[in-house]
This record gives sequence, structure tokens and C-alpha cells, in this order.
Amino acid sequence: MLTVKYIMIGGFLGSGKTTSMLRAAEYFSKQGLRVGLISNDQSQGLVDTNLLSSSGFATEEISGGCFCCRFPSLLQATEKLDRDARPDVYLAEPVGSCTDLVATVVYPLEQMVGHRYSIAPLSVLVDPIRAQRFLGILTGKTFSPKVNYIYGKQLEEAELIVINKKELLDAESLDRLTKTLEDRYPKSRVLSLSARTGEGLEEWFTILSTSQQQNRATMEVDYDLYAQGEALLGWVNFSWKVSGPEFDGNDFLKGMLQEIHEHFVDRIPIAHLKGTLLPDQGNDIAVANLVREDGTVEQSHELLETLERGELTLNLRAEADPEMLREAVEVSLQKACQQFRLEPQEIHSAAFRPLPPTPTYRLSR
Ligand SMILES: Nc1nc2c(ncn2[C@@H]2O[C@H](COP(=O)(O)OP(=O)(O)OP(=O)(O)O)[C@@H](O)[C@H]2O)c(=O)[nH]1
Ligand SMILES: [Mg+2]
Repeated sequence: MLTVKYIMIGGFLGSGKTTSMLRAAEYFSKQGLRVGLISNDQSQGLVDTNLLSSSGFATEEISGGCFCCRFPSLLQATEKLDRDARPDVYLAEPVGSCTDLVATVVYPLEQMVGHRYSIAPLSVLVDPIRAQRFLGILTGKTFSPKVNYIYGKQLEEAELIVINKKELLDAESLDRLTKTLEDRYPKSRVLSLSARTGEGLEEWFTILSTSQQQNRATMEVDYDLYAQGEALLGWVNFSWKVSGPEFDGNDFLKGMLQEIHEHFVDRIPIAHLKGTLLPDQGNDIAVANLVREDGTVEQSHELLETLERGELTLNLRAEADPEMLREAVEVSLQKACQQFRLEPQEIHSAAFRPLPPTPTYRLSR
């Protein structure tokens, strides 16, 4: 790669952006390239930042708003990484409830820093179960139409629609999903892969490193509908210190997420529930996730040792009232702490609905 590459990996909440970004970082770094990561979220106390920081790659976080609404912060983060780590490849993850990224982030980047960076085609990752339900080829709970409006717009603007977690589907279902996406979004190229097993990753990374975002007519977006869709989602970010007698952090974290899951059962559509536990010593991290209300809690990183003190971070995004979500998280924390005889001490808590998107720039082509 001759020029510095700027890669943005979009997609709805829980589709696998952070997991794939870390896979891409490992891939490029094995090729001898320096990598810089940029994470993004609406508030502080972020699971993704903990996860990216623990990876050892140079990381910058833009919290308190999405890339499009905080575009100057994106440029600052890019410049800071440039000074500190001089990346050959930037990997940036926008907020999972964002759309219109081509007009509000990709084109402004091209215009302002396009002489320094080659901007890769915008990838939009999808979770295959959620995508099948959205497209009506699988029954099951979906979000309400306004949230689905955002989901559809994400797909519409994707240059690459990336079906992640392909190992969850049999060949016939994967073929049907691919064809349905190709028919519905003819301007997009559809790929399928698994960030978990590694299948298909190399093909995707090769496309990202060798091609550039195409020049397309700006997508039409109804910003009122977009804002209403985002405002239907409740966001909860919590961090606590937990301490007590020696405990198994993996069981505690997984139990905590299961407790929240059981609290809701199937009553509300969960977009993503994720948590990390960082022991106060060492660099180990436990990570657990739940991406659908009918799914199961999965642990993607396990601690190797027991601990006595650590920092627990929980992020929940679901279509529900944020205060109701906050209460569920607090009740579940108390239960889990009682079970493990731990003392929780709050560091940070926020429960809110995202504000209406107001992009710094929106460039038409
Ligand atoms: N089965 C399977 N699970 C995957 C794969 N890739 C990611 N996941 C899991 O999907 C869940 C969500 O992954 P993340 O990478 O956190 O998703 P995200 O898009 O960054 O989520 P947000 O930042 O909340 O929008 C985690 O439990 C991952 O382990 C995959 O290829 N297969
Ligand atoms: Mg993420």
C-alpha cells in the first residue's frame, strides 16, 4: 500500500464492527503496517474503548456524539494518531445507529484530507439473523419501522454490504440472504464472512486496501424520521468498581448480562448489550455480549485468573425507555453482586436517548 488508507467500518449495533476492526488491525499489522484505531459513541464509559485499548493498537475515542456530528473531533483524533503513531492504516468505527455517513463523513474527509489519505469504500456490516428479519425472509422480532428506516438507509448507502457471522447460516440461507440483498441494493457489492472464524476476511481486507470509495449521488435522507428512529433507542452506559473476596470474573460478567437478559425476557428488542470486566492488575479483559433479545450471552474474551477488584463496564442499547433500562441494569447489578459477595462503587452512569443528528457537513454529489 503506497498511500495511507482510511477505512470506515459501519453497520447496525451488534453487527460485529469492533470485532472486525480488531481482525483488520491484526491483519494489516502482520503485513508490517502501522495501524491507528478510532472508536465512537454517544457517551462515555465504553466497552469498545476498553476492548480496543486492551488490544495494544494506538486508539483514539470520540465520545459524546457520532462522527458526523463531531466531524472536527474526528479530524483531531486523526491528526493526533498521525503525530503519535503515524499509522499506515486508519480503522474507524462509527456509532451503530448512524447513517448518511457517505455525505457527512466520507465526502468531507475526501475534500479536506483526501490528499493525505485514500478513503476505502464504506463497508456496512450486518448480523445475518437481524438482516433476514429486516428483509422479511425470517420471522422473529424486529425493531419498529422508524428504527428500521435507519437500518435500511445504512444498507442503501453501503458500497460493500458485509454479511458477518456467516457461520451462523447454512449454505442455502446464506445464498438466499445474499441474493435478496443484491436484488434490494443493486448498487452495493455483497460479501459474506465470519470475523470469528476468519473465513472471507482476507478477500474483504484486500478490497479495502486496494480500492477507493466511489463517487455516487448523495442518498436522500429524511432527517426527521432518522432522528425519531434514533430517539426510540435507549442507551445506558455504566461503570462500577467492584471488590470483595476472590471471585471468578468470567462467571460474574456473564451472570450479570444473563440477569439483565432475564429481566427483559422477550419484552423489548435489544440491539446490543455488552460488558467488560478489567481486573485492577494486569492487562487481561473479560468481554461478554448479547445481540438479540432471543439470543444467548456470549463471552468473547475470558479472564485467565480470578480477581478481588476490577472495573465493570456495561453498555445497553435497546428500543425502550432509557430509565427503564437503567433500573433493570441496577437491579441486576445488585443481584449479581450479592451472589458474588461484591461491593459495587459507581464510577459513571448515563441513560439517555440519542439527540437528533445534526451533521457538521453534508456534502451533495
Ligand atoms: N457468531 C459470530 N459472532 C460474531 C462474529 N463477529 C462478531 N461476533 C459477535 O457479535 C457480537 C457483537 O460484536 P461487536 O464487534 O461488539 O459488534 P459492534 O458492531 O461493534 O457493536 P456496537 O459497537 O455495539 O454497535 C459479539 O458478541 C461478537 O463476539 C462472527 O463472525 N460470528
Ligand atoms: Mg462496537
